[in-house]
Amino acid sequence: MRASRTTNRREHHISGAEGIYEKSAISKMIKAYTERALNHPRGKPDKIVITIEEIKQKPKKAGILPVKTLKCGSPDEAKNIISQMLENIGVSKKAVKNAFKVLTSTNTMRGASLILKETGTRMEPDKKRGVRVSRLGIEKSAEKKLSKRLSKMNINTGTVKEALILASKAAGCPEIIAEVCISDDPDYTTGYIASEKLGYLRIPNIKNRGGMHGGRIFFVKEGVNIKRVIDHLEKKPVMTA
Ligand code: WAQ
Ligand code: MG
Repeated sequence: MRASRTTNRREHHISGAEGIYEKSAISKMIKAYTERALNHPRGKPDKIVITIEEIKQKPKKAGILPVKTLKCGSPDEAKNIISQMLENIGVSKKAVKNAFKVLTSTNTMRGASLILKETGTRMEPDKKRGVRVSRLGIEKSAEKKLSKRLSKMNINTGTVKEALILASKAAGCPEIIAEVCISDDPDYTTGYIASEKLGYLRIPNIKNRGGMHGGRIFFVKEGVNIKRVIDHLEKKPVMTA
């Protein structure tokens, strides 16, 4: 699903969501996605597009990343924590700087930016849209287990689950060394950094309440086949189990 609003002939992204579901769940999900688009804190959409596609490939199974919440009191502190962690895994200062330019822009993208870890070059073919991670889901039994685990941490919400499923799919892509995410919802102030090695690290106060900025960055190794990375993120069906 994607919802947007056009003002001054510019299309502004409001909300997006995707998942893998059984055929029997389609009408329920259309309703859920439509309501989500119509009641979004980023504003009222004037266009909602819902696409339904049959998945022909058998989904690959992926593990779910372990979850931890870090202590963080402000956006500045969040930036320091993230920069330090990224530098520790070989991301250059330039690449970190370029990432924060995207993450703090109020001109939010619908998808993610792919940034080369050394030169900091943005590799997504469409800089306005970005790369949208799609065809991802979670198996019923895994979702039950996950809900239990998240409930114990008091964070059993759709937002956390969806982000965790997305981060787990992306972390399973060997060319991606880390992801950083800030929600573009003005009232959602917890973000995260994730990777196969770090797990899913939640960062409170990554933005101040009311901020309209947000975004997602995938840091990739230099010299990799970017087309393959994009194909994995956008097209490869992956179910966390
Ligand atoms: N693929 C790629 N990028 C995406 C996708 C996607 N499927 N969905 C969203 N983005 C990008 C896009 O640039 C958005 O502006 C940005 O991410 C933020 O999207 O554990 O809600 O859906 O409490 O607002 C983090 C949860 C929630 C942290 C993140 O992101 C926690 C969130 P949002
Ligand atoms: Mg959002």
